Amino acid sequence: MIQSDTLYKIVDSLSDGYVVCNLDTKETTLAKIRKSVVYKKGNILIGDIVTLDDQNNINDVVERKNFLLRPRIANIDSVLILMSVKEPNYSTYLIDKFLLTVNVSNVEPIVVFTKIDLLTCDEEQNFKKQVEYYESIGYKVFLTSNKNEHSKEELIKYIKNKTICVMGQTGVGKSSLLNTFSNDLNFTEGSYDMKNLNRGKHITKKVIFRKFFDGFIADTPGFSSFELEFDKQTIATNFPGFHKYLHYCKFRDCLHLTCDAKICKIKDEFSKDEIYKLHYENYLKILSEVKENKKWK
Ligand SMILES: Nc1nc2c(ncn2[C@@H]2O[C@H](COP(=O)(O)OP(=O)(O)O)[C@@H](O)[C@H]2O)c(=O)[nH]1
Ligand SMILES: [Mg+2]
Ligand SMILES: [Zn+2]
Repeated sequence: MIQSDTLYKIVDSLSDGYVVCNLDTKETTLAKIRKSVVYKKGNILIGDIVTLDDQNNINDVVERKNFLLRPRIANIDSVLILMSVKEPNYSTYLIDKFLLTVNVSNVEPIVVFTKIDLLTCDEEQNFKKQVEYYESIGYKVFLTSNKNEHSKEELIKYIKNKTICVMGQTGVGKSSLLNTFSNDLNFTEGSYDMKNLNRGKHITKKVIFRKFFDGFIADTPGFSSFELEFDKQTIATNFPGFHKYLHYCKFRDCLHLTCDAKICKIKDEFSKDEIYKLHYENYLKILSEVKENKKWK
């Protein structure tokens, strides 16, 4: 029986249930799961909004406004796509792939380059061109460094009171960035050290939300290689930077592979300079990965 219509957000998973946060009072309690709800709704995700019965069993799951499969999380406003400039080196291929998956889920992506203290002056020039590129195609980009507290002020201003999660490879600084936002967050930090990573030492292992201003912020485990869950057409429509040219392509199912500018505007636009060409190469690479995926013929 539903005790009341009080809504709770799933913020953490434990071996015997979930930690849920009352959305009115912001107090957290422990909730158990009734098998019937799991079978009816599919697996519960961190971020799901639920109701509880009088025994604190999860009674019902409110329809999700969105969700991501990697990290597995529901009902978010924005995703911080974290990419360190070094250790590990930044990869535009990975940023494009992350942006693509977030675009498909209909969530606002925000690009955050971390560890900018590690860039040398020479490297800065090339790096700046990438920042300008991502801004020019419409994304918010922030540059942060643990060595400079002010570098995070604008980002905090932009995300506070929203429900946010981070996305990015292990070691890029997800946990440490979140911890610098507030002393209360207390997410587990690791190190950029492959030997330690292999042993699984100090690595964020699960998705977990904490309260942050009037919103929530989630730390997540890192990942770098992942199989795309969607078909070529979805990639052709949602690839970062393509959106504003799509309606110029002659055919709605254009995969942007032809050099004929009368037929495909995107292939034409993305040939204009080295940066654009590089991102078009990323597109081709991501498209070719799907070809090998047997699920999509
Ligand atoms: N030089 C530098 N190192 C950083 C910065 N941010 C994080 N690190 C280091 O990167 C390593 C990985 O950090 P962590 O937050 O655990 O990464 P996560 O796996 O993405 O959560 C740690 O050794 C951090 O001290 C930064 O801005 N500059
Ligand atoms: Mg971490
Ligand atoms: Zn096209």
